[in-house]
Amino acid sequence: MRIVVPAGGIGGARFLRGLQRELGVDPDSTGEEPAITVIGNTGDDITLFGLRICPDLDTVMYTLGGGINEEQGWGRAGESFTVKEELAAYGMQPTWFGLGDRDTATHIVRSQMMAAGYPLSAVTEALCDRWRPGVRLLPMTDDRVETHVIVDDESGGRRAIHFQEWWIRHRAALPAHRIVGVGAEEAAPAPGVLEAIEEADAVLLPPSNPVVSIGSVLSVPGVREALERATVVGVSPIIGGAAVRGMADACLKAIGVQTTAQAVAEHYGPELLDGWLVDPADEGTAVEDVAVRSLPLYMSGPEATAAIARAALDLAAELK
Ligand code: GDP
Ligand code: FO1
Ligand code: CA
Repeated sequence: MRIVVPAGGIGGARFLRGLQRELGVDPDSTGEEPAITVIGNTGDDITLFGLRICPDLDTVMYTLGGGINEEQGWGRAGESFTVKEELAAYGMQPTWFGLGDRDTATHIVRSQMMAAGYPLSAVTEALCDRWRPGVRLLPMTDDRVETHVIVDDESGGRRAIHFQEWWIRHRAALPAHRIVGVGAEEAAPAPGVLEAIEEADAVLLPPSNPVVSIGSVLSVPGVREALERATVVGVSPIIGGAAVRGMADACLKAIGVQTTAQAVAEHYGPELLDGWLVDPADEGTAVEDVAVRSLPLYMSGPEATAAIARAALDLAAELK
């Protein structure tokens, strides 16, 4: 059974943990080829203080590898912030980014390898040698793609800011006119991405941000087309007309999509989606040519999340 999961950070990583539980994956096992290939969003990536930071890849790697800060959902457990404080003491900007000391080691390894010429996919593989997440973790692309958000500036015009600045510094509260994947049009899928989709028995879209996570993976030329040929089942990230955690509604608003399970499924479209899982709170969701099933979608714990993964696998098997 070969499964492909395009994923963002927190929602994607939590779903993957449930999927591993359902499949009986032992994350520490070595040897056999992982059954799950993750296509990680890299649109959130940013360079700060000369360090290349890949929040979504790291969130998946730490969550599945046992190093995540569980309460927060991102960053390392047992983290300290001495480097951040020292940078601030030098007057270095930005100060709004939570750069943890432990996390910084990851960024140093990545930045050093990239400066030596290794592509992000090779770097990610090297980092996963330590964390052993039990999945094959591929970045969506080795090319630089960065999500920027178009907001009003002080002089009545508009300016583009990096997604992380909009998300963290402004808590997604600055009205977003547009969300742009800078570099996406010229990007190519990372090695193995298209092959994994072609060979997949099922592609599962986890409850990740439909705009800046899944949308960003879909924006890499060739990926959407490959997914349209696969059996794809999505898990709605919207429950009862609201984003479960975080500020996905602000992203949906920016692209003119309502925050409902129905609107997100329509946005993905029947060419991409074969099946769509919604919460009982969203019963009545109906999209032509998409098989809709309802079950509790709140990932409250490992059991509940495994049940969601099971339902997604079952629906994919039914639709294949
Ligand atoms: P991020 O990169 O950290 O923002 O995480 P993701 O891109 O993976 O997406 C977070 C998305 O997952 C948001 O749109 C949330 O609404 C959704 N989400 C978070 N927790 C849950 C949950 O328990 N159930 C469901 N169905 N969606 C969730
Ligand atoms: N999220 C925050 O809300 N504040 C932070 O300071 C912050 C720092 C950070 C550092 C490393 C990392 O891997 C993730 C981090 N995140 C932080 C999460 C991240 O900004 C977002 O959750 C995702 O990129 C949104 O998809
Ligand atoms: Ca993300």
